[in-house]
Amino acid sequence: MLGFLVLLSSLNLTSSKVFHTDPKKADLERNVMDGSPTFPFNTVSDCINALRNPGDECQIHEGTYQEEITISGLRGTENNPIVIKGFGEERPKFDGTVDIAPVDGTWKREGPIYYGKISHEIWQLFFDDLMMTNARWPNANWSSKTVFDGLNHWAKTSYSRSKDIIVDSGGALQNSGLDMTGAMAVLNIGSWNTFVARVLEHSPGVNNFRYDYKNAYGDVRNRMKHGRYFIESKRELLDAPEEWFFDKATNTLYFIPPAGAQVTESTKLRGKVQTYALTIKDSSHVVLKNIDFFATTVRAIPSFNEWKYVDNIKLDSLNFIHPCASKRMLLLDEVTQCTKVDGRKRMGVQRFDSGSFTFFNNTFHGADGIPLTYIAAQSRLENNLFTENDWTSANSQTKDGGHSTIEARTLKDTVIRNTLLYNGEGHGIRPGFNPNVTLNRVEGQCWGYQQNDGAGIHLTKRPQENAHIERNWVHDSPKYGIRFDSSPGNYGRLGTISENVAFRLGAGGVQMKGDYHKALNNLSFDKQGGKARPRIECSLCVWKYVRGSTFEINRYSTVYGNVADVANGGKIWQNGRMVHPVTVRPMNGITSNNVIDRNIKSSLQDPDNRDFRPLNDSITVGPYPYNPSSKSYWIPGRQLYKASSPVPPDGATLVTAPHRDSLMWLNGYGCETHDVYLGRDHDIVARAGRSSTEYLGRVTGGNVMYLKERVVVGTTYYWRVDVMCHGKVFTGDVWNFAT
Ligand SMILES: *[C@@H]1O[C@H](CO)[C@@H](O)[C@H](O)[C@H]1NC(C)=O
Ligand SMILES: *[C@@H]1O[C@H](CO)[C@@H](O)[C@H](O)[C@H]1NC(C)=O
Ligand SMILES: *[C@@H]1O[C@H](CO)[C@@H](O)[C@H](O)[C@H]1NC(C)=O
Ligand SMILES: *[C@@H]1O[C@H](CO)[C@@H](O)[C@H](O)[C@H]1NC(C)=O
Ligand SMILES: CC(=O)N[C@H]1CO[C@H](CO)[C@@H](O)[C@@H]1O
Repeated sequence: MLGFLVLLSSLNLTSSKVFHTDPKKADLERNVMDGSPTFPFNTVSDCINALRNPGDECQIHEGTYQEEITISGLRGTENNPIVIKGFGEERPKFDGTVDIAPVDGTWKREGPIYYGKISHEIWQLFFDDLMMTNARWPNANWSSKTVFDGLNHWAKTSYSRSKDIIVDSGGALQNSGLDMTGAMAVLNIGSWNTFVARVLEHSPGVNNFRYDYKNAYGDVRNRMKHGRYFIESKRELLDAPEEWFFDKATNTLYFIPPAGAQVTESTKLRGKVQTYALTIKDSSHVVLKNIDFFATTVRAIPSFNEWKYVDNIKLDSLNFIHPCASKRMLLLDEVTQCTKVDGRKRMGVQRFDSGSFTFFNNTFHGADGIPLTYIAAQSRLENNLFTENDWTSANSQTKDGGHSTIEARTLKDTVIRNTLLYNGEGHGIRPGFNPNVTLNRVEGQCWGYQQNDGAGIHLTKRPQENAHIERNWVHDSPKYGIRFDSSPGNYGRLGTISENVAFRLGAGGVQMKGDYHKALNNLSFDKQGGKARPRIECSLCVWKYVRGSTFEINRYSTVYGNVADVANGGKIWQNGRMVHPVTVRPMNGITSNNVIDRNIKSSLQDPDNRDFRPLNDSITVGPYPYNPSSKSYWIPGRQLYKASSPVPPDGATLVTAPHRDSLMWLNGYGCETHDVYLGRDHDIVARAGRSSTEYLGRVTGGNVMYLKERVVVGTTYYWRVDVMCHGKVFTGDVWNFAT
């Protein structure tokens, strides 16, 4: 019996096969493709269809693929998943766009505007790989990233008597002289909710418009005082370089080339025609690896009516560039469909009790919507990078609890070492239940204030229970850093926020509502732009009451070992009004050993340059214990194959020379040995080897190189850290800082 079992399992092993797709080598003439290295398939679809058994692999060779594939019925096992990947180190690309050319052969021209009939219905346009911006008012564009700038490139709403009328707060709409009728409006009129709606009625010179109000928005009237909006996707709004418009009634494309660009024979115009290149259904233990997606993406979804589900899907080292775009140009108000993995077995928002998914080392850039949504019993999001996603926040059609760059609905959520940079949504990470959010870096969340409310790491009531929010850096955003939120009478409990650094944040640093929480050893300071935090605000906010509420919170919360410039228990209210002059109460809860000092930065090595270590042992708490010979300094965020995240940061110009006793960096992924070079000449440092005088030495098992000689004031230094790993050397970038 035992022998039989052994035989079976070894059979299983030998029966797994590798298939290849390589259009460059595929022999279409003789049609002898079997997926072998000699006779590879021409399409990815054939390769995937060949997959049968656990351990089978489809290896896709370099090339651009424009297929739309439904993957179904793949069943790997935990030890032998079915793998769809780039061949060797190659990175095949799925492309959701097609070449766009005028049906007539040449574009017509009227002033700066090119136009002509085309043969596809498209909802996103690229001009030589630059994403063009939907014709809009007020103007903004992708290349300058002003599309994210809600303060300066969106219009402002004013109080309105009627739910379906937007009134401009100044005279901007009136003065534009434009007729907005029929255009699409993006409306941040629900504080943390933004909606898309068609403009139904407007006349030039009038300062308000009527929009397609769906009853579903709820009572948004009160929020309109603080609202923002912009209007787009109408021919009349096409008036600036980089803008485009597609008239779906006549299939005519209009565009103004980017500033300085010419339309020539070699100009590549590409239009988006696809939402998903890969749809995975009814499959388990499947890995997608080393594949690029341009203007298209992947989803794994259930088919409730067929009782078919997905489980154990892993997305590994996939790059998503502009993975999704809204269809506002086609005058549709629906929420953008983007990368999504949904393990539910039953329909319903709260039914996230099945599916286990891993997202490892992926990048998401330039999504026009939420770049990643997952619904699962268990999830692990590790070492991913999210940059410049979502410039509308229009992620719901009804009033709801709000959204985030990473949308997680899971019973056990693990979010480790991700980096989020300059994404537009009000919230960055909103983890699922029982979350472990450790070593993430969230920078510039909602930096242009395109939406009201928000926080870099935000937890509503249920996720707070048993939450561990640990060792994250959240910084340079107008929003809160880390927030336990919820509404009066409906508070969360039992969450822990420990050893985080929250700095240069507009609304506040770390804020806890609820009770029985712990805030331990956090460091928090400064407003945006490095301005000092006023006393009546807070970098560490442990409120006793939420505004005028009389329900006490945080009575049993523990607040220990935190370091902050300003910490308090919230502004004092009386009879439903804030008391004037504004006064604050002390932090609520069981507080001890906190160091609260408006001048706290002067006790730290160089906090403006990401060195948060205390200067001496006068501070014994906080996220970085004083230890002048520590070999390691924790730095959060995604790890690359090479060294990254230098401290002081690359290009820093005001490094405090007397405190610069060492150089620090984030190690290469999985690597422990690093060689460090330092000098005063860029090229010499770039070329330096281990016998050069620039060589400072080798650091093993840590990430701190102490300097034998102190740096000199008024000097620019160049440095480099090479990674020695897996028998290879990964040469580092040359970084610099000036003292
Ligand atoms: C759009 O981008 C160009 C660069 O191509 C820039 O010069 C221009 O100021 C931008 N326009 C707006 C409104 O941001
Ligand atoms: C992560 O992905 C990048 C490609 O985007 C690759 O160069 C790197 O080796 C991957 N890292 C790991 C740990 O797999
Ligand atoms: C959070 O996850 C990390 C990485 O898996 C692990 O090392 C750590 O122990 C976890 N923390 C908690 C509180 O579970
Ligand atoms: C420790 O640093 C503080 C500044 O934070 C300074 O005032 C104090 O004198 C220092 N103490 C020692 C023992 O050096
Ligand atoms: C110096 C110091 O207080 N370090 C503490 C940092 O926070 C962790 C967890 O909250 C503690 O275990 C350390 O003792």
